[in-house]
Amino acid sequence: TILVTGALGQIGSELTPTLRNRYDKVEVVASDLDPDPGVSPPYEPVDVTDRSQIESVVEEYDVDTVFHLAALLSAAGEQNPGRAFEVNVEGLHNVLEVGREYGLNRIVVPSSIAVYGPATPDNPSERTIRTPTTMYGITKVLAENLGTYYHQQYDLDVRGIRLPGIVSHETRPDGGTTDYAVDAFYEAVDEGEYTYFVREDTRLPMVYMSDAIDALIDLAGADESDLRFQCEYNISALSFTASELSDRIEERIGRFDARYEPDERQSIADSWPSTLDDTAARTDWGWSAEYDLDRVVDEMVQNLQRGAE
Ligand code: VAH
Repeated sequence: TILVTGALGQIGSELTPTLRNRYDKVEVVASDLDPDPGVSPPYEPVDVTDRSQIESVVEEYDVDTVFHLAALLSAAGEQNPGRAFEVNVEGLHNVLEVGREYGLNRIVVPSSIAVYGPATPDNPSERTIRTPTTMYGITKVLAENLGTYYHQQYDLDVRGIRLPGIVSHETRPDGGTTDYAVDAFYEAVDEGEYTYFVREDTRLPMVYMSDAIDALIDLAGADESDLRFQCEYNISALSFTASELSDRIEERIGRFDARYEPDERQSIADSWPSTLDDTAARTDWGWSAEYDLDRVVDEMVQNLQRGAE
């Protein structure tokens, strides 16, 4: 059985149905903080900062695999660093300890380009210096190191991918610095205008949600003998500036008034690299992106216009 924590979030809300479709013989238990969100069962409320709640779901459903997505993202983490530490570090430690005690087969934990920082040269690879300047980035460096430690010390198979910003249309991201790349589509379709919270020349690596989900599932299923790394694979698919995105959206929907009013998230965006070297993921477990920017713009606008009808 697979347990997904953070199953109501931007990634979790799409990963859960994808896992259920992909592995129709395997039970996939969704979990998050909400006691009764009205999503398709099985669903169990789990606060990952309470280890006993994880243990009881693992026991009740005989879980052998965890996709651990419960976390505070970069901007939210800067607003509440203590909570980010509790959820992102103590919550992960709880999941790893349960994995060790119950002998789970696989634990998948997303990392992030946020592990890099201002001292990082552009187009970094897995072994490039990590100098995060956000609590979120610090928790993700620790997550990578802790996952690798549990693999070495306890033979617990923990794997992770350094995700770039994710563009998606099912569940809006909450508290990420890359949220502008999602919000721009929603606001463009609904209002024909959007005020970005970053400068127009801000360029960050991005990936479309379905590519990110396929990457997480592909890494989870890869032969351990093929992997040079455990928790720190880079993947990237797109790299565009806010103004390039606005131009593509305007081409697709006609009138689109984009304005740029950077706020405190600009310094976070500026601390991250604008491109990633993802050669290792391509070589070790066959990562490749299906979606280029044209396809992303098409699919996002189509789905949001359909939703707006
Ligand atoms: C964030 N979307 O903005 C997340 C992600 C690299 C960005 O970690 O915090």
